Amino acid sequence: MAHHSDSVFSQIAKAPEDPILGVTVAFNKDSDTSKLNLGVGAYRTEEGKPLVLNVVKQAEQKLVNNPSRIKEYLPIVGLADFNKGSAKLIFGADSPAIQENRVTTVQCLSGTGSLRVGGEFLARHYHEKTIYIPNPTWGNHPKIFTFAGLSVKTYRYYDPTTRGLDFKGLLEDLGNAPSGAIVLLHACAHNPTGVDPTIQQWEEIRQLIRSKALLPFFDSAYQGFASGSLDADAKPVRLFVADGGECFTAQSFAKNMGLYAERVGALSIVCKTSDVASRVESQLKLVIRPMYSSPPLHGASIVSTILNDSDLYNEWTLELKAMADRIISMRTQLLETLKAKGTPGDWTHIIKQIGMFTFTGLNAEQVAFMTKEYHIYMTSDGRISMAGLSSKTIPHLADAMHAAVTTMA
Ligand code: PLA
Repeated sequence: MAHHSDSVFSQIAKAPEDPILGVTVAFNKDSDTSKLNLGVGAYRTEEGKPLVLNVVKQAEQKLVNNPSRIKEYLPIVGLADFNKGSAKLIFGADSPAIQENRVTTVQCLSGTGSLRVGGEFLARHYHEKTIYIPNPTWGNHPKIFTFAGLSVKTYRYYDPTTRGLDFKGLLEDLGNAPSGAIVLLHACAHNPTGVDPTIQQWEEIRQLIRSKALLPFFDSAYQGFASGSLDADAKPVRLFVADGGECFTAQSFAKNMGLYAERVGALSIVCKTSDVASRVESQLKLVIRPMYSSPPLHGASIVSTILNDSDLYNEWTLELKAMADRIISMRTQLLETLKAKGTPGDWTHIIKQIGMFTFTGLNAEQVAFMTKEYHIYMTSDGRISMAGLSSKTIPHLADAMHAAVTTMA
């Protein structure tokens, strides 16, 4: 007879669910028909359905119809055309850094994998092991960089009283960081706050970072989702690359191409010379090979097909703009509905914030109340995924928010 005490793992503790992905686990267990998942940042249509972009379907059809396609291992650094296209997308097609061969780009497992590979490369080869991340930030950032071997500190970012940027705090904290420290920056659509610096503020941040020889590491998970324009959302990154200095960028195609489960992304490192870039790339291969050997082919082939075909590319920009516009219209609709109900408080931050999320200001107790009484699922920090809403579900959310703030002020 086997007893559970016989297991070599009998002492193992039950781990808690992930703060973001665990929301979906709880949502899936709820049998109420009015339930609403506003946890994970995943785009839904006005009908509440996941969306496979039309350009993605076309690209997949092209791939399937191509008889010369094979399934050999990709190189350690991934698909060459994908890497070139990804770098052009974020840095700009006419970027001098690309033309001068100063950029090394490696295909990685979506945004998360790109951050992890970049973090581990820095832990092995960079003299300063501290990375400053904004407070708050995406909950996975501190874990990714800690396990990569870096030491994580935070800089002030969000001011709850103004529900805006704590710009003074940000400049003070980065100003006090040791010379050479790594600084994680959200390229656009800051998660979870939806609060981004203005372009003038980015310029001041750039000057401070360069004057202290800090190393910028951009996380670009939402290019195109903030404004609807791929170029506008890449401006902060391009500002840094234009000064000739070094910079890291982790790109994800999960959101802007709707390729969540394909795990397709890229890490680009902009160096000062092409010689340094090629040596950096040789070391990135030594990070990747023992981690997962080489990346998967399918998602990168889809992205590469779209980026390298002008018709598909143009159609993609339109589909992307439509997603961003629908999210923006959810913001105005939610604000109008709360206003019409006379819900106490100032809710204008809903339309001031940008990207996938609104950082509502609701506290953990109010969130728990909304989940229990209204079957609305969201992270306990009060973040809601605007991309998960539709005109039909906004009244239900507004009822829940109204009840939460009036019964548990
Ligand atoms: N960086 C930021 C800022 C993110 O918000 C996310 C995803 C990623 C990187 C990683 O995305 P990827 O690995 O899928 O490319 N954040 C989501 C999902 C959308 C998640 O938590 O995994 C979120 O709901 O916050």
